[in-house]
Amino acid sequence: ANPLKRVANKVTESLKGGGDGPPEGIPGRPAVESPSVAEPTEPREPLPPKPDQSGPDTVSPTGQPTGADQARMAQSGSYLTTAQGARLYDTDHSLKAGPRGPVLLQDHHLREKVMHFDHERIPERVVHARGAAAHGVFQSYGTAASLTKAAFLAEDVETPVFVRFSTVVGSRGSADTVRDTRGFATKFYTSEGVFDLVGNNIPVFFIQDAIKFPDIIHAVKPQPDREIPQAQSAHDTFWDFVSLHTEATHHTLWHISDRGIPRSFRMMEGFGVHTFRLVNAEDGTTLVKFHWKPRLGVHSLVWEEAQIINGVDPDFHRRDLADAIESGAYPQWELGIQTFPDTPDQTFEGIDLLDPTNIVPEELAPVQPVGLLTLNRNPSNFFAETEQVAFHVGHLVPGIDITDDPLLAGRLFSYLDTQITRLGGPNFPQIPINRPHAPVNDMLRDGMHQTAVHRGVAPYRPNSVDGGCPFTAGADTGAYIEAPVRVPEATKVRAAPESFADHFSQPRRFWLSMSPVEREHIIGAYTFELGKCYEQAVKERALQVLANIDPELCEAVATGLGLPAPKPTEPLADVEPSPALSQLGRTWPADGRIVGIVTGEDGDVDGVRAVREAVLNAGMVPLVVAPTGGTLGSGDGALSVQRTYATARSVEFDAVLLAGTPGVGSDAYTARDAKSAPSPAQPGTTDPRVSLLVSEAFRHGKAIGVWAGGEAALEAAGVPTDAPGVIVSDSGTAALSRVTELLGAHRVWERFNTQV
Ligand code: HDE
Repeated sequence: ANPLKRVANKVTESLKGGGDGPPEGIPGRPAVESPSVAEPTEPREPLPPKPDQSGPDTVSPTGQPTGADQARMAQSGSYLTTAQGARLYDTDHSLKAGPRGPVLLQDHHLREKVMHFDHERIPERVVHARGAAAHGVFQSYGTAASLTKAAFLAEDVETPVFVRFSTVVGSRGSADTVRDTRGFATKFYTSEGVFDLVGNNIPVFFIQDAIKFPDIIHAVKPQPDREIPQAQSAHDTFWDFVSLHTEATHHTLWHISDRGIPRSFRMMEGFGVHTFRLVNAEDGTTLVKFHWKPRLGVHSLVWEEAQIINGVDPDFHRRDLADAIESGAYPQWELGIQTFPDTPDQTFEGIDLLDPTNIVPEELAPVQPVGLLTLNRNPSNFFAETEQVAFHVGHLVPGIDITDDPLLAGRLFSYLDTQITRLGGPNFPQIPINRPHAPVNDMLRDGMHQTAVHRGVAPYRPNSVDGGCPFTAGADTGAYIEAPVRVPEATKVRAAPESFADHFSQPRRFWLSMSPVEREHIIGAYTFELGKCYEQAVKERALQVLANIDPELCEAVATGLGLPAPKPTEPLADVEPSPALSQLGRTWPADGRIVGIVTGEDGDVDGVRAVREAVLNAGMVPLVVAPTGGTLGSGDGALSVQRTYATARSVEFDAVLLAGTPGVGSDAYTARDAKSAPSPAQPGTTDPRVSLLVSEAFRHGKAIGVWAGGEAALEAAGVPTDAPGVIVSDSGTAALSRVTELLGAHRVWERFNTQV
C-alpha cells in the first residue's frame, strides 16, 4: 500500500472527530466541527463568491440614486483621525517648542501625514501611461455561442466590465489629443474569471515580434538626452527607426492617418490585433479577430484642432468620456468577430493570420456582432480604479485561447511582469478593481501588500488535512483547458517566417482605400512629422518608404519637404481597396455631439431657449456662449450661460449656431482676452473672439447655422453665407435641423480642398 495514503487516512480519521472535543495533542482548543470526509477524493461544492471579490462599490456623483452625496464626500465621518483612528484637534500646525521655535521630532501626526504624502505616487505605466476609464456592462447576443464555450458570450448574459482608454507615448500628465495610437483595454468580470481584451484603436502593430518592443518604444519616447519631445512621434528617433524597420510601415500609416487623432474615445474602433482561437463545447476551434464598433461611428479631429485642444483643454478626451456618461449619453460599442478556419497554415485568403502587421479586409471576412458594450458609470477615484487597474492578455476564460503570434507571446510575459514594479508586488489581483467576480480559490500566499487573511494550514496540493481541497476541475466542470494544437516539428531558430517579409502591400491597400480628403490629411501629417526631423538621411529614408507605398503620396510629401521624390525600390502591390477602412461616406447618429450656441448682449433669448431645448431633445449637448457669464434674460425665463467669449473656443463644439448678432458692439473684449492678437473691438464691429470662433469652426469643416442677424459674425470671420455647410435660416430650430443632418457626416467635407 502507498505509505503516503496511509498517513493521509490517519490524518483524515483524526479530523473526523465527531465534534466530541479537541483533536488529540492540542489541549485547551475548543472543538471544531470537522467535515466528515472519508477520503480526499470528492470535490466539495464550489465556494460561493466572497463579498470582497466584487468590484469596488463606487457611484457616480451625479444622477445616481441614494447615497450619492455620501459617495462624493472624501470622508464620511465627523472627526478627522490619524491612520490609526486617533482623533485629531489640529492638522495645520506642526508641534513646536513655542510658536517661533523649532519643530519637534516627536510630532507623530506631522510624520505620518508627510510620510504618506511622500509615497503617494507609483511608477506610471511604461507605455499607455495616460488614460481614462469607465465602468459598464457587456450584453452578449449569443451569436458566438456555437464557436466558443465562454459563458459570457452565451445568449443574453450580462457581464460587468471596466474599460480603460489611453495614449501610448505620453507621460501620465501629457495631453489627450496628440497624434498617437490609442489603447482600448476591457476587463470582463465574467462568471468564469476575468477576461481581458487588451486592444488598440489601430488593428495592426509596429512590430511582428515582441523582442522589438523595447526598440520601437525607445525610438518613439522623448529622446533620452533632453527628454523631448513629449508625447510626439514627430522627431528623428521615431522616423529613424520606422524607416529602417519597414515592418512598421502599415501601423505608421494608420498612426499618420486621421485614426491617430480621434474626436473622442466614444468614436473610435477597437481591435484585439492578434488572431485568437475560440474553442466550443465540442472542442471545435475557430480563429478570430476581435473588433469594437462604436455606435456613433469612427470620427477624428483635424490636425489644427488637435493642436489647439492640446493647449486649450489637454484633458479633452478624458472630459468628453466622463461628461457623456454623467449626462446619460452612454457610449456604446458592438463587439464583433471576423472568423477564419483553424487550418494548419494559419492563413486566410493568402493573409498570414499570425502576422500582427496584417488586417483581413472586412469585405473578405465580415465582422459579425456578438454583443453590446455600454459604459454607464464613471470611476469614483482615479487612482484606485483607473491607475491601479492591471490588464493582462493572459487573463483568459475557457473558450478563448491564444495563437502562435510571436508578438502575443511576448505580451503574455510582459503584462504580469510590469505590474511587479508598477503595483509593487505579486498581489495586485487583490486590489479591488482587479478582483475577479468569480470565486477565487488559489494557493498563492504572502508577498508584498498581501491583504487576505488566509485560513488553514494546507495551501498545497495534494493534501489531506484540508480534505484534499481544492480539487482540479475537468472539461465538464469549467476548467480552462488549452486547445490541443499540434506544434509542427522544427529546429530552434531566431528567425521570422518568409510570409512576414511583405511590408508594403497592406499599407498600399490602406492608402488606396482612403477618400481624397483623408489622403490630404495623410500627406499633411507626413509633411508635418518629417518636417520636424533634423536629420536629412532620416527624411530621405522615410520618403523611400512612402515611394514603396504609393508614388503620388511620396511625391506630395517630398514637395512639402522640398526634397526630390525617390522611385519605388520594389514593384507596387496589386491590391484591391477595402472601402470599410475609410471613415467617410456613411451617416451616423448625432447624439452626444456638442453644439455651441453663440449669442450677443442683445441676443435672441427666446430663440436661444427654443434651440437649446431642440438640441437637448435631439440627444445632443447645448452650450450657450455669451459675452459674459451669468444668465441671459431675467426672471423665470432666464437662461444660464455655460461659456463666455473668454472661455469658449471653437474646438469644443461639433457645430456652431449664431443667434442674433453675436459679438457685435460687445465691449466685453479687452487686450487681456486676446487669443490671436487682434486689435480690440470697436463699437459696432464683431468681437474678435467670436470672429476667431467662427473662422476656426469654418476652417475645421463644422456645420454653422445662423438666424436673426447672425450673418454679421459670418461676415466678420470672412465666411461666405453660401458656403457649404453654412445654414442661414429664419429660426434657430430650422437652422438646427439642417445642422443635425450635416452632423451625421461628422464634418462638411466639401470645405476641404483636395488634390489627390
Ligand atoms: Fe501593450 N503593454 N505591449 N500592447 N498595451 C502595456 O502593460 C507590451 C501591444 C496595450 O490601460 C504594459 O500594464 C509589449 C499591442 C494597452 O492599463 C506593458 C508589447 C497592443 C495597454 C505592455 C505590447 C497593446 C498596454 C504597460 C509587444 C494592442 C494599456 C503597462 C509585444 C493589441 C493597458 C501595462 C491599460 C500596456 C507591453 C504591444 C495594447 C509594458 C511587450 C500589440 C491597451 O506590459
